[in-house]
Amino acid sequence: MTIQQENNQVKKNYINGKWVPSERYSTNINPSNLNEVIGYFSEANKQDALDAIMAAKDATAIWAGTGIQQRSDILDNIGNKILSRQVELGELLAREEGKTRAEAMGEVHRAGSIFKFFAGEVLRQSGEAIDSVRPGVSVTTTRSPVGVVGIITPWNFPIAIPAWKIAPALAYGNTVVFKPAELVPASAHALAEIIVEAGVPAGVFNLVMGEGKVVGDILVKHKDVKAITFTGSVNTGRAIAVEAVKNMKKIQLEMGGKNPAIVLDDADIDLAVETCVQSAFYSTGQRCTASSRIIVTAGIHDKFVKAMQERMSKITVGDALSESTDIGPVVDEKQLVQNLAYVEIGKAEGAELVCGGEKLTLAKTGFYMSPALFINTTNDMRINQEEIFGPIATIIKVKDYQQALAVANDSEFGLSAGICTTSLKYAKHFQENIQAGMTMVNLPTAGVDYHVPFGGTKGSSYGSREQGSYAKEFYTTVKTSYLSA
Ligand code: UN1
Repeated sequence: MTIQQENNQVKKNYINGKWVPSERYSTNINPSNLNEVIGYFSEANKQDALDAIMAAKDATAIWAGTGIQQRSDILDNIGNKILSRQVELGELLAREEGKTRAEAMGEVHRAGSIFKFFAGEVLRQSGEAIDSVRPGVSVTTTRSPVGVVGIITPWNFPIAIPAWKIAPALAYGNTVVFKPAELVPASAHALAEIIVEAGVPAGVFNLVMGEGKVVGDILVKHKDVKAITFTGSVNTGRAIAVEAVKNMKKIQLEMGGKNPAIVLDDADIDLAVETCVQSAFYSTGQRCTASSRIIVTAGIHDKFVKAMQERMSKITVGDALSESTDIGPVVDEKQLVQNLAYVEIGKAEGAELVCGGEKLTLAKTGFYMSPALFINTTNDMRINQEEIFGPIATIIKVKDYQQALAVANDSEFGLSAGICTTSLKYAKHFQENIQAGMTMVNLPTAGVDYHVPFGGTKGSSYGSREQGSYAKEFYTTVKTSYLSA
């Protein structure tokens, strides 16, 4: 590109109330069609990140002092603007990330709804009055904003995850420096435009697109960033935790999953197949809530495997925007290579691949692969222990519910877990004994509501819950005030 073209086309970062260009930019490619460029996006340097942090720090007083009516109106306005642009934003998201049009539309709707939910939460902030043990003394609790929040988001939900971090951060009076994943800057930029148009004061919200090792690193290490909320890989999450604690930052980490879906002998088989196909393969398996270990009891196992294979033969992999597509491409080449490597690992471990697992060559050049199903697997195999993050599921045959539960719990992760059963007894026992932050009975492990808490146990999550009114635990600090009058 010429300098002139760059100035016209490159989407800029938003720092301290201004759209700021940078010397470097990244090229955003459509994974469904590698010949299509979605756009060029500024890559922030170290100074841009520092400017954004400084602006956010200076704006904390302005935002905390903005009345709750105005704050609520701004968030509601953001929500309405997202909803009114659902089709356009959904198509943009599908083009840059590769999930289907329907999935992308759903995600945009979710993002709009989240802002509207938190517009309401602004008005519901309250403290407590508690009797003191000392006569004549009163005690009240109130919540204050934490300050500057660094928001680091993954590529698999390019608008919903930013929404569920930015909306509560702003609702509870914090200022924001937002670093989206390098692979999906277009949705982040569109969201930033909406936030700016809705009238958020300068410095309160800053968009800093760029590399993790530049922007993310500064956010995590800078003493003026008081909290980091992150969704992404386990390794990055662990590294963030170690650094952030040096400055006593608050951290909220949402990381991997190896979510089990149990199918018991008494399950409605059609429902079980649909539930497993949906949560293992839709969104190309690129959800931390995807079911990747399907644990099936012996009495239904053979029938279930056959039904899964039949159902999977009807899945169409293709261009994210094509109406006939059920599953879009993998997000990029690196992920595709990794997925295919896991298929080989599974075979080498002795698992039997009964369908899919191949790179597909379609009319348009993209990162396509067929959804894969392994049978005859054991829980100790790498394909059952490591998060793959692709359209690859395994079946583990067990003798009964007790063994299914033990296998399900034998994982370093504990995000979401499902069971398909018609037995109330097993469903209840499962809800109580599965080691997971979210449990699903006769429902996919992926696809959660936007107004209730989200998060896991064990290696999946660290820190307090995201979403719903529980989000306030992370985005506020409690102050306990004693008064003797
Ligand atoms: C969902 O399943 O609806 O990164 C949401 C992820 C999760 C979000 C899943 N944090 O996949």
